[in-house]
Amino acid sequence: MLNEVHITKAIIDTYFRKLTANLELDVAIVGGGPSGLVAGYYLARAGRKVALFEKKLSIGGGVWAGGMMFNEVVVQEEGKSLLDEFNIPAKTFSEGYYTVDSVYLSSCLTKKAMDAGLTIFNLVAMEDVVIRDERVGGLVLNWGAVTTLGWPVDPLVIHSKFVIDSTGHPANVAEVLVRKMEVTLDTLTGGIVGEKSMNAEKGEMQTVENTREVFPGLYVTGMAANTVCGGYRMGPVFGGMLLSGQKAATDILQKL
Ligand code: 48F
Repeated sequence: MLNEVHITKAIIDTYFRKLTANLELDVAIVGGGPSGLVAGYYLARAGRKVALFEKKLSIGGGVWAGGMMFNEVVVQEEGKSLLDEFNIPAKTFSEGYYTVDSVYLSSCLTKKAMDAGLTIFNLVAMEDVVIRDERVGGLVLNWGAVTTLGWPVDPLVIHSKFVIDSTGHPANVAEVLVRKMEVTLDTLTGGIVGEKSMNAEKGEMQTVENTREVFPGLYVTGMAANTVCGGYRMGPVFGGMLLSGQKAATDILQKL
């Protein structure tokens, strides 16, 4: 006989055990798009304590919608090795152009990253960073719905050795840091340079080049890297996003 209160207790107890186990991290990732998920996979696979915070209900960020809601994405030759690493079969459209169903891609990235040990908290948003020893040293968190509604609800806090801003076009973590702390970033202007218009070839290369530690403790990946460091947008081609997550993880693993 199923007991409703027992079901409730199972959820509450398990969730709070998971949350308590993730209050002090090696790496906190903000944003569950492709670059954040790939970074999380490589960090977790290396045995690091890493959690990802995604403000929305679903994980996958911009992958889900493919191009203009046609739910297929393109991965170019440079990103094919990442599809192989994640056991994601792709269709060859023409030489060097592979297509993947976007729902399948989101799901595979999420599954593989979680199987490797990444913990994901969806519906949780970063609203601020923690500054410790003049570094970014953690996240100020609140429910995604609370931040969307703008309700005056005090947040809770986690500590981490590194934070990765994988929030896509808005570069939300870097934006908050610059706005509130007036810090100088390691970019051409010392601030957020801003995203350029479309150039898929350049944008894809820049996504990887721009993936770096822009302030002590803060890495930027994916579209956030191009917003912060000034790179072109590229639309629904995803090799650069996957490679960016891999690069951030590889760099951080050397520093940890
Ligand atoms: O935008 P998104 O998919 O990030 P990405 O890894 O990939 C970009 C591509 O999807 C696409 C593109 C490729 O051509 O340009 O846009 O750079 O995912 C970013 C995720 O971050 C979440 C947001 O809901 C999305 O799922 N996010 C944004 N701000 C916050 C956040 C926040 N403050 N707290 C938590 N999650």
